[in-house]
Amino acid sequence: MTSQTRSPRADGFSMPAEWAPHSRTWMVWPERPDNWRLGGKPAQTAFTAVAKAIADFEPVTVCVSAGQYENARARLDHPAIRVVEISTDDAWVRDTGPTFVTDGQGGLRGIDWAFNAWGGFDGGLYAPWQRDDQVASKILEIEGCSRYRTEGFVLEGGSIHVDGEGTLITTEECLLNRNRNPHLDRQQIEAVLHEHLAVDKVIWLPEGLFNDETDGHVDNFCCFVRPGEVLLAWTDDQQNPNYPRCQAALRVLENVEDACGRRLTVHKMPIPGPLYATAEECAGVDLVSGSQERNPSSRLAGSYVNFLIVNGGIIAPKFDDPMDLVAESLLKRLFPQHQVVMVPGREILLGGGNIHCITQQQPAP
Ligand code: KQY
Repeated sequence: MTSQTRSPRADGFSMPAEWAPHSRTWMVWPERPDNWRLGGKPAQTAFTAVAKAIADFEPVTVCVSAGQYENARARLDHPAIRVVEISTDDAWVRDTGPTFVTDGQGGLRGIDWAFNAWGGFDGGLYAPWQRDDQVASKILEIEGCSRYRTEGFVLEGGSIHVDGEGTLITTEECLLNRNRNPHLDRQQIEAVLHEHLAVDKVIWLPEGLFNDETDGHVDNFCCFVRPGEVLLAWTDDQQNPNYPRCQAALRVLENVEDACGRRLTVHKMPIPGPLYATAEECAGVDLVSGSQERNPSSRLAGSYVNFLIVNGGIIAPKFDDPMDLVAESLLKRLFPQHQVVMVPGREILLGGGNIHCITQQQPAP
């Protein structure tokens, strides 16, 4: 595998929008017992449903440990699903996998961001995280892509969204958090994003969703649906802890121009719930010091914004909640050229994220 020493931008590469054509989507098989209840069995069922839903639109590769290889291979019985053996610490390939960049001339490379399990020893979710930090490099080696490693610069793929036309959206809560890159200020972080993703404008939302384990990843809160249009998780309920977060984000979005000088159209996606884990669900998670504690009184950061765009489809979570139908019909209206497929998302949410967090698209070069 070649390691690149310049930047993607200097080499003519940029990050495409998620709606640009994909050659495949990557996932990682869940099994970590201090994150997934009952040794990951219910999560494996949920991940299998997501993988098969995506595989109806495009190829999927699922990374699996040696110990789970046979089980995963048997369960992922779909002709468009490939299973490869990779060691990982957990199953969040949006954050541990590469961010792919293309050059419009058939070139495909990957950015291998430094990963510290969402905050290292200052609020991170588990330790050690070395195998997860190696996931991007291993995926790029399998695909024969050269790699840009950002040694010393921590970033997770779930903390950014791009429109493919020079604009990136993120949150201050995450990217300016002292547990990611405390040696860099806002301008220096923007400079890294400009150089690596070839974006010209960074839109900073103050915070992400309340109680999100990632320090407010934008992919659980707000995304582009096309250039000039965003979808924002929303509540009108002033008692909802997300109310001030939604208001603050809307103020930013209504008063900003994107890289092309456009004002943004903001669509509002209702937040489900309130959703909580049951005592029984929490009891199924192994107690390990240093890992994320599970508590039935903690509100879950459920969001319909945490969906994946695939070739011709939208794969979105549903929660057995009255808002499921509202979310589905809004997604159908926003993506009239796509088939909207709603897949059970509760088990993934219990682990701390959702469909976008457990998937990583590989753009067609
Ligand atoms: O949502 C994500 N992108 C990752 C969440 C990690 C949660 C681990 N418990």
